[in-house]
Amino acid sequence: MKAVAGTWSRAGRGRGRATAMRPVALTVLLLARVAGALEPAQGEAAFRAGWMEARIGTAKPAALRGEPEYHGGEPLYMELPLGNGTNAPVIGVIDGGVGIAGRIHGIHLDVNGNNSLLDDPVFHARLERGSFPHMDPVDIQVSYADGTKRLVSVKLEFRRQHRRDTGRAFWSVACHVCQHMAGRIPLGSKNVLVGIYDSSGEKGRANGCFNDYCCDRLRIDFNGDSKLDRTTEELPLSRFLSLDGKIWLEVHADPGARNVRFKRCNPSLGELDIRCDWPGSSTMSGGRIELLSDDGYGFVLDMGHESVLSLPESDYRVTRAKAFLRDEDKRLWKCAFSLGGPLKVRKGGVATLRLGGALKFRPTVNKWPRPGTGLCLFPGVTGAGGERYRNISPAQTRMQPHVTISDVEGVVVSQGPMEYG
Ligand SMILES: [Ca+2]
Ligand SMILES: [Ca+2]
Ligand SMILES: [Ca+2]
Repeated sequence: MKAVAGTWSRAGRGRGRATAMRPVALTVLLLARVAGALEPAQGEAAFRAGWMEARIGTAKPAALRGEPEYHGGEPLYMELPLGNGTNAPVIGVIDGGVGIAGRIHGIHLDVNGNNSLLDDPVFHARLERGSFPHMDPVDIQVSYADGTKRLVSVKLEFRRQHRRDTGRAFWSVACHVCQHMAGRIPLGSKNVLVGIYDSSGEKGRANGCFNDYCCDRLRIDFNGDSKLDRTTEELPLSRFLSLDGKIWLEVHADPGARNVRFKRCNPSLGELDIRCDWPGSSTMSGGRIELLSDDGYGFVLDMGHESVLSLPESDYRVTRAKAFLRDEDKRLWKCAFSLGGPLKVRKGGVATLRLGGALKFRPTVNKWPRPGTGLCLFPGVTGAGGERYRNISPAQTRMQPHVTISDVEGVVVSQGPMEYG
């Protein structure tokens, strides 16, 4: 089966078949370059991938010019990794953070971005049953290297933890950008809703900037319902993008997403041939795989048994892949895996990727045993392409892994549920 190339199309569909994004793709044909400004928008649900850790410590940040009076003894300074301009990182203080009791008297945040804490409100953390102390979202002025600024809604969560070795208490602060940038970008006769979500990925953490290729996420309202769906309309923010595998666009965004441009381009393309050979009589019933490259190219594709995809020339890794299989009893299984090794796609060439096959199980010792403790094993399951499986389990169920140890003659020595931990 020669399948649709590109970023969004289902791998199992033929070139000539209709796709949800075709109306958009046709209008792109008419244009060489389109641009639009995105504005902060409240998501329907918190975007969990946008969590980041703040840097904290007792050393006063050099950029901090004015400080209020503190009531909880030595202040604990925070630096929130938001933006890349004059007030980045955004400075804050936990008043009382270093105290033995760890009681927070107040939280100071440079919300107006002038590197002084003398003119900002004092915030308080709320403690609710079963959760860490946290602050309601607060609007913070975030600055960018191009001189622009954004008022971005941010939520903080304070975690008081203890070091295993010394038992000493310490704080960690998780910072969460609650908003994404959204707006309509003219594509031919249509204004298409587009959103960019500040996110963490293997190339870096969320940072309050909305232009990080392969890290931040892009959503396009393919079905025109004015909503940005997480499961069907999201892909990594990629330097190159194709909606139909034929027309390619170069995506440019400034860090505050005030000027997002889609420009027609002709990247050097090669092909990636993906085949899946699952054990036994299992059949593929869907799946999704993400390909990322160090050149800033990121693609999502739906998996079929066999497909050939056109991709810009680069070295790719498989990230966040999952496949759904149906066994001979029609039960649905989910396999989650990744592949770190590069898939070299070269201009005019064909790179191949074979997934599945006879899976190999190779336990490695994670922690050497001490008297009175068990041996802690890390179960490594790999497939024909070298892909590493994090999880293979019946879909939509929680399965307790079970282990059986038998001798060379097949006599069971021991068996029982496998314990996590
Ligand atoms: Ca201030
Ligand atoms: Ca970002
Ligand atoms: Ca939609």
